[in-house]
Amino acid sequence: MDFYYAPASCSQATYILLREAKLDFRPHKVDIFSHALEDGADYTQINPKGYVPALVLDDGMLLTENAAILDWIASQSAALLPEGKMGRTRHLQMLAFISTEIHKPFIPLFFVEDEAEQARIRETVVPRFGWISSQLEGDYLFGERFTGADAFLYVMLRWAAMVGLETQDKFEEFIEQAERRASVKAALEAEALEPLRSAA
Ligand SMILES: N[C@@H](CCC(=O)N[C@@H](CS)C(=O)NCC(=O)O)C(=O)O
Repeated sequence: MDFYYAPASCSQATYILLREAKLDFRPHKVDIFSHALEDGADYTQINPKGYVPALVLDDGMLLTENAAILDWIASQSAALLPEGKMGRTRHLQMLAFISTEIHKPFIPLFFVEDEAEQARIRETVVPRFGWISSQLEGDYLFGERFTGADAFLYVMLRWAAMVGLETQDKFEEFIEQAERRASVKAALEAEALEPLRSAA
């Protein structure tokens, strides 16, 4: 399959999860501002939405939207979903929360210059990180299993560090655990990024 990504963007969660699921993929870097691929081709010809992540599956199907992509990858390997009858639904619930309540409102923090607007966004997003921190059960969001929601949360915590957003202490252990994983190390190496914690 083909995987379309941009370094340090939300697509990093897909990269991590593809590695966790041990799926083969061809990565393609996208310039999300010009919507061009590295060879100059127009990315919107592949994904008319213009954004990343996107997968083109082996049968040619285009798959977009973080929540759908992370759900699909996790469903390829039972070990990447929370246990139990409601495991997939609980995972989807968490993906939807991260996607709509953290990821989307967070994006303007990278661009908005107005201080009052910056403060407003920070005040919106910080308690949402707070709620997620209250859901940590052991190493990760659903106990010892690392899921698609954990990959997405890790990327959002990287974003928080990038803009100096103070997040809850409970995430310290989560970040350290995540950065010990081969999948996270591989994603950071592929995107030429440093881990958040030097001990990783
Ligand atoms: N609704 C999409 C949004 C994805 C998204 O916002 N991707 C950003 C990178 S984090 C992007 O590619 N932005 C460029 C653009 O919107 O053209 C999803 O949840 O997957």
